[in-house]
Amino acid sequence: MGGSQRQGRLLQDNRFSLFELNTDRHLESLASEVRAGLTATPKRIPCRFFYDEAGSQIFEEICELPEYYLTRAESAILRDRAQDVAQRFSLPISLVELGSGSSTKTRILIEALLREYDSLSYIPIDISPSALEASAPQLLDDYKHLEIRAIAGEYQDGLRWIRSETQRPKLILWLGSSIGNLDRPGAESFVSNLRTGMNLEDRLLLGIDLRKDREALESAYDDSSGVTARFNRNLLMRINRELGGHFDPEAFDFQATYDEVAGNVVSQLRSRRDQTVRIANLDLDVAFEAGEMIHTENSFKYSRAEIDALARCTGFAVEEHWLDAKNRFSVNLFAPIRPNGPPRLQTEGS
Ligand code: AVI
Repeated sequence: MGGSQRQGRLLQDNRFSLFELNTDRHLESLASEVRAGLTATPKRIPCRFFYDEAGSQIFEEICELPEYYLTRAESAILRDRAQDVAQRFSLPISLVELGSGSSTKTRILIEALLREYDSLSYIPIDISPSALEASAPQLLDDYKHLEIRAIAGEYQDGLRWIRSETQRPKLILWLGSSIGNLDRPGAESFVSNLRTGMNLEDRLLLGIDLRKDREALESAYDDSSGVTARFNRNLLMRINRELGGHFDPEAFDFQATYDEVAGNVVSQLRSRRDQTVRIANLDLDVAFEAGEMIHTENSFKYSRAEIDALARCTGFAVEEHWLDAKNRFSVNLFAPIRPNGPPRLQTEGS
């Protein structure tokens, strides 16, 4: 991988390496997205900006909330099925994770894989090098036969890089229903792109939240203790901290509404009054009418039929579709199939 190697920065010791891929997309900044989003109609701030240090901590709190069943349900499925997943490969594999992940869930798989194989290469891909560096020491300390080859960059660039770097079969984890934060065409093109970086013996383990009743979803995304509201208002505080914004976060209400037809929980901040907010570093004054919304996040939910359709149109078969005890969440093992191209030419002897 001469090309990207020259662009990257490598930090290495015995069992840990961190490779930073520099890509143009990497450089897309909070400033340009906030300018574009707050001058658009309707207004929006992309949900990836939730995760600064404060936001990542609030997200950890969300995962512990009684109403936010997703993390617990997914962990329960992984505990039940990790051994089964680990036994499907006949060689030592590389465990690739998109997002550096909650270490609890990753550990369930690492432990199952280390019971099957003498060694394991764990390759987390995350946009944040500091998140990757922070999580590594404890894992290395706890698992002596683990090596970590972390990649800081966009998922697709990371996967392309891995494809040329490792001969081992890969188990790719994309957990937490992160797929739900993409709209349906976006999810389809993301998963198709993943497929292009995979060989037939690789597997994709995909955590996907399921469609369900409005009440359960709206309370999961607008909890009674106000943690998710704080998570959303942190976006405004982040703009204040990093872009010289003058938002009063309390001048915005939070709401999460389930659109049953689309299967989407829409999160928004609603201006309580007419107000104009100055963002000094952008030299921008943003006018809000009372009741005007800022869209902050989509969380799409899937039916079994929608999961099957996603697999079919992205070049996968659903090898397993596992549910938790209350049928709220699914963990899906996607196996690559040959692309449905035109029939291959039959030549003599083939
Ligand atoms: C990270 N992502 C899958 C979460 C979700 O469920 O959409 C983020 C989240 N937003 C509010 N609560 C949790």
